Amino acid sequence: MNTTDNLIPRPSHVALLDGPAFTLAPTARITAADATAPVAEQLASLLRRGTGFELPIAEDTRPGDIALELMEAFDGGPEAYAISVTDDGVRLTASTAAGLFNGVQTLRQLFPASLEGTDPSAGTWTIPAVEIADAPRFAYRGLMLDVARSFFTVEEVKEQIDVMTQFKLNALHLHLTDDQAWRIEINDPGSAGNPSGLPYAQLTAIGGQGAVEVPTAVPARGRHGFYTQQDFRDIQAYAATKNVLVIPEIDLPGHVNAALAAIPQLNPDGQAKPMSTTAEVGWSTLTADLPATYEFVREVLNQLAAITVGPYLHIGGDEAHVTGHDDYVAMVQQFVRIGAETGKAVVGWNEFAAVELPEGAVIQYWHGDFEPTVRQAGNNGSQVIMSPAATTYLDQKYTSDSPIGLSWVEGGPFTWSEYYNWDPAQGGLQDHQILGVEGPLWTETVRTNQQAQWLLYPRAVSLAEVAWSGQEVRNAGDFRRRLGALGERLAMQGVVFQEAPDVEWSAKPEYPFAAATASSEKYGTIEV
Ligand code: TNX
Repeated sequence: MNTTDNLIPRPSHVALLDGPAFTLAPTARITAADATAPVAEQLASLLRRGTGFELPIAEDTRPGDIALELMEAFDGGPEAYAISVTDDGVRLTASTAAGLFNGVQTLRQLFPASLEGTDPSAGTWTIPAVEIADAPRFAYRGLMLDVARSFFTVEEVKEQIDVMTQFKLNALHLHLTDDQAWRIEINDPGSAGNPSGLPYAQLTAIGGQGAVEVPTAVPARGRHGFYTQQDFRDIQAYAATKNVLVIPEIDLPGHVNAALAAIPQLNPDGQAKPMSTTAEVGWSTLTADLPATYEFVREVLNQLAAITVGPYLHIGGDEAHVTGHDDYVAMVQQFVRIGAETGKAVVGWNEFAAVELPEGAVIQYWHGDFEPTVRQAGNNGSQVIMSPAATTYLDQKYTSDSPIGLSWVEGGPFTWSEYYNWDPAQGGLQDHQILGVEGPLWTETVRTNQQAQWLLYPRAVSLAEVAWSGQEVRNAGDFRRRLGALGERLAMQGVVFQEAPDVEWSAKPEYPFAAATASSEKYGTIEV
């Protein structure tokens, strides 16, 4: 089987050469200069695990080696890379470590799927002679994990990062707060910085204990927990080694019941709200004419900005159904200013395009009227992250009898093809106005990484190709064939995926819901 046909996402240029193929020999080495060493180490450990070869890192290149090189001259943007394979060796070049990392993901797929096994197999590790030149269509290629409805540990988040990066996804948006829970530690500032004496430590002491409860989920109640600030730094540091940027979200001014339960002063009557487990949305709000509201948001965003490596802070803005329009505008207008004053670019769900956005703001379009998003993008250059629910929402059921997932979005079923057959440049938006594409995984019904993976894959692979590959090289029939071939790799990695019936899978996944499916006749629709 010619593995150059199976690359996913599909590269911009792949040219098979006439010459003889390259075979990785047990004596081969990975060569790298200092700056490329961490990526070379990652490639080496992947290949060592699969082949059992020693594959030392060396500085000088000999015939038969895999060479990684940073080359400033390479054209195609910071994440571009080129691979040249001859019987003499493999050469991977890029102008940044990120580019090399992307190239390593391609190189990995150029070897036979058995490379992904954890037992070194006695394979023949051959790659056809080929030239590849590749660069992403969009800079931001993301997934969102809702750790508020149900918690995911630091280890679990790292596992999700491990899987997503092989598809060159490079952004992980963490939805850290919601009605049911608050998942990020906010320290009590000294009294000077806390005029109203707000008990910030209660956000996680009380809010960290919360989770959603949905009878059809298995188990019904979500998991609780929270990230210390150090945990959050750890996640980001790990993500950075895999070319992933973390975007933290504090959802404001709706989706705030956990904060209202932890901090009595945020309520007009000064009484803490009870914690809640309902999956319903749009029923909580901050209060526009309470000074504590702004003091709170400033402290939280300042602390979050201080521990966030990336340039973005997501401030939510969605579904503030019980916030009057004027109050919404008054609050969000302040929040975007406070966010911008931290030095970060603010990101918000498209509802927040109702206010005047500061320079560099990013609008995440998910649902509803597209016009304000397109207008703001045209007027002040705000870029857009495209997450239209019907083509990116990874929490939606595959079919009405899916054991987990929600089903409020119209236009389903939502399989790999619905998430593949769309172009982010729509409604008059042009590519340069689009920062990228993100698939959100809301977790009302998701409790474990396996359940998450089942909803994510293969749909997140569709999104990865939509975000990476130009329209001109995309083709649904060809993608379906490549998905089929990918099955074997995913299965060998132990990644759970939905066995889409219209794909000829090269291997079947372990299906994690056998017990759950048998005991649950019907999984109800959750109204949102
Ligand atoms: C809407 S999408 C929400 C979330 C829910 C999700 C369920 C968005 C910005 N808000 O609060 O979890 O639907 O699909």
